[in-house]
Amino acid sequence: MSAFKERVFSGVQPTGSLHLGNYLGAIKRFVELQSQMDCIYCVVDLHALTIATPPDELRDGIRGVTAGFLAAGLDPSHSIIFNQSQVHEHAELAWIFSCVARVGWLNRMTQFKEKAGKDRENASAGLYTYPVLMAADILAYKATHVPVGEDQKQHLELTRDIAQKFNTDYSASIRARGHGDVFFPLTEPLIGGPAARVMSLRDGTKKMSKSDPSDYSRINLTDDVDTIAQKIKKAKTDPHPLPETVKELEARPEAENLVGIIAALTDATPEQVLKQHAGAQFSQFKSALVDVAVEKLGPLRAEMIRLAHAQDHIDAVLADGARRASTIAHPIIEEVKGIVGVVGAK
Ligand code: AQP
Repeated sequence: MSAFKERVFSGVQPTGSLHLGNYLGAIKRFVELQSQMDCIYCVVDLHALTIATPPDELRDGIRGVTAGFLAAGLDPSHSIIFNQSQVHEHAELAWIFSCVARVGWLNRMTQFKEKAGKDRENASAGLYTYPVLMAADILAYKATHVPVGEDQKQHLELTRDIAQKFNTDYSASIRARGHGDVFFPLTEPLIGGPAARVMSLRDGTKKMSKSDPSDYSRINLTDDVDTIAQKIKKAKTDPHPLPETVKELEARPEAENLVGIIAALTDATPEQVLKQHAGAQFSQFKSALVDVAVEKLGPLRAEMIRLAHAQDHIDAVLADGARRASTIAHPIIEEVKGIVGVVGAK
């Protein structure tokens, strides 16, 4: 890894509205990393095509996620912010990687199984090869670190497998072209903290997700104060007061989830939250959570609403980001073409 410049890449799909899981598991951490490494953040619109989305909804979603990035504190003069389809190198590298990845690897991807459900024959081929495009997104920049929620862990492992196989299969060509022993880094996932997997407010065993049919399962970043309060008050819990130790939360998924959410929102640990709230009934604890959620998410929502009226600004941010992203990706993809032996590449 030390041979590679430290670089962060991550993406968010413009499908549906951003929720608290996307914020705490990913976007909040994107902002924290901004001051530590070079960061590239992408609205992965090609990924959104894997599930049929009306074109107007997709356009709104791309601008909506970008507004969420900016409202959360991503600074486009510092980080690169763009949408995937504006940098054609992602799709080009994805094809080469689809010839490196093995069908057996893709068959093991649990997200495909979950999203395709019982009607697998009818799922798009894009949904099946989604993790290959994700590997291309990351490796087009030789990114060394990827902050994601826990649900993406398996896809990150596949990215490493693809990098490793490419490095091995083309080792002679890589060396001959003066790249040393390896061309792609083995990217490190950055997964962790109390909100690596925020769960549904209706079922503590299911991930909070944009595609859950119940809006009460999630807090959207565009929810107003009353809606946030109502959703938290209606969140499923159990009849016991909050325990004193994190260990005692283990068999209580809903309680564990709410403790994790308040911990992540206040930059505390679950232990610190329990120290403050042990013995509290859920009615009391939920009121504290509503106060924190409204305080932290209110300004973010206000800025997202303001940016919804600033389409030209959003489009300019994406165009500038795409230009800067392309400057990094283009020479890397040209090298890849040379390594695999395509005539015409340098
Ligand atoms: N519940 C979650 N807890 C923690 N992190 C989460 N992420 C998503 N859900 C949670 C993280 O958010 C980033 C962007 O996710 P995405 O939109 O690219 O893909 P996704 O995981 O498919 O998101 P959803 O909301 O769950 O959508 P659907 O319903 O379509 O499946 C990623 O880093 C992800 O880990």
